[in-house]
Amino acid sequence: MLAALSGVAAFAMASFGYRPKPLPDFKTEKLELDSTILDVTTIAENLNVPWEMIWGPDNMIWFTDHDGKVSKLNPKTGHVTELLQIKDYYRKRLGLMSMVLHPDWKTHPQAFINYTHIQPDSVIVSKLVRYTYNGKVLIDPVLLKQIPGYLGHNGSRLVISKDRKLLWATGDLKQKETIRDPAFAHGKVLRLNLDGTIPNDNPHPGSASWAMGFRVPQGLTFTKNGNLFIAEHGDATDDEVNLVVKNGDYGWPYMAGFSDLPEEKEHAKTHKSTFPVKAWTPTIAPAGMEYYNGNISEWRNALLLSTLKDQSLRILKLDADQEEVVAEDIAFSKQFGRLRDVCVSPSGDIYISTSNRDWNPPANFPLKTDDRIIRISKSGVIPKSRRTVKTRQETKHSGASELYQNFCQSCHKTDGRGVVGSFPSLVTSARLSGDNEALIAFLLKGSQSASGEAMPAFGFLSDDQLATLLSYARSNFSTNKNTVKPDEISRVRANK
Ligand SMILES: [Ca+2]
Ligand SMILES: [Ca+2]
Repeated sequence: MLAALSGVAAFAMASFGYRPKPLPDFKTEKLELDSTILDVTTIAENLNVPWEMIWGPDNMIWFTDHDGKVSKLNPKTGHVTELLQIKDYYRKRLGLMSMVLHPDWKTHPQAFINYTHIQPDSVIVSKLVRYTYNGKVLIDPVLLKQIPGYLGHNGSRLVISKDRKLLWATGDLKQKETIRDPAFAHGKVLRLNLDGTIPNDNPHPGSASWAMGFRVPQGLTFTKNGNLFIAEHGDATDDEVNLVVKNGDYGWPYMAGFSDLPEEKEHAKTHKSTFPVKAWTPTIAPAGMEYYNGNISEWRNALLLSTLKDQSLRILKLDADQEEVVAEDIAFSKQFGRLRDVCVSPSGDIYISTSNRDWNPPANFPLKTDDRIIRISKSGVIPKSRRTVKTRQETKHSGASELYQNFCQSCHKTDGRGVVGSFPSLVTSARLSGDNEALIAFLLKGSQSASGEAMPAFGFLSDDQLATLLSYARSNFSTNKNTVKPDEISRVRANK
């Protein structure tokens, strides 16, 4: 139930009394939902991948970025103040900058920050450090916990529960073998006391592990009734949103999404997995997530999920018990580029941040003014006589270019040239121009490389889809223009 943006740039018309007029240089566009009119306003630009945004106790937006910086943004003026530059922060590919503020701010003005660090012996670690706010800047770092890290696949996201426990979503570090072991911190939701010690009522004594079996979670949020939801990146299939329960096993690496493949069904015979409340194939690359119950009526009681690959804000409407996703809307599709995080103010305004200056920019981005923080706020109501139910146009995923777009483009890019150091170019690929059988076998099985990103296994696609994809890639990017036939795929599959 979503409208297209009006596309008309105009200055904000503040028709609600609670928010002062923005400065004249804030450009505002209108978006109409079924009955609500929204103002969509860029309030900060020229940022570098804001990773985490939090509505602070001082009514400022506290945010971290890809440079290891913590700042705060005055949402009324757009003014940004730097609070901290983390000195021992390390990023080669993907930054890691989650933050949460102490809920008892008056007595404990503290920020908990998770970031990566490289040791003198070149080992990458992931640190949880508590800083104190002295009214101007963040000082006195105290290391609460240190766990293994990696170039990517670190996760992460931090939240604090009502009972004052720190929940920390960690990525799998590409270490699949030990994800199920509570002695290891990766691929988990960890639960800690606010001093970094392990609570007595964790499911495995002496372990921070609260739930396990996650791949790369970057979204973690409590709903109004205290349910905890996590959003994570799948591999070639099945990005997921899950409801996190104590000692839950969420399946990775044996289960992606639901139990539908033969090896997953086999695994399910001996292991109890918890299945997602929502899964996406083709993948959308979900990042930050926040529960919404504000004044935008169409989006009340929903999880707001920012996505990178899909470049959209997903509105996942929940049931009354806040346990299931009952409907999904998509907003701002491809409009602002990759979206990394979302934050909600007490008055019901929503803030989203772009991630177009990260390691994997989409076509046509970054813009000169990227990255940005954008406010979405209710500015009025459509008169009853003028209301229409707006429906989103469904995109078809059957043609060759759609298949490429859904399964290949986010890595190998529109022009097939990939990203140097991360994703190989198809234009210069000896594999793509080489022998059909070897090429098909590679596509079916995927590969794990020590450096760079792994090639996922695409065996879940049909013979027709794979033949269409390979023929498309050859015809667009390779010197070898020979098509690949579905029966060739079928033969290689049978010989596997
Ligand atoms: Ca799962
Ligand atoms: Ca599955």
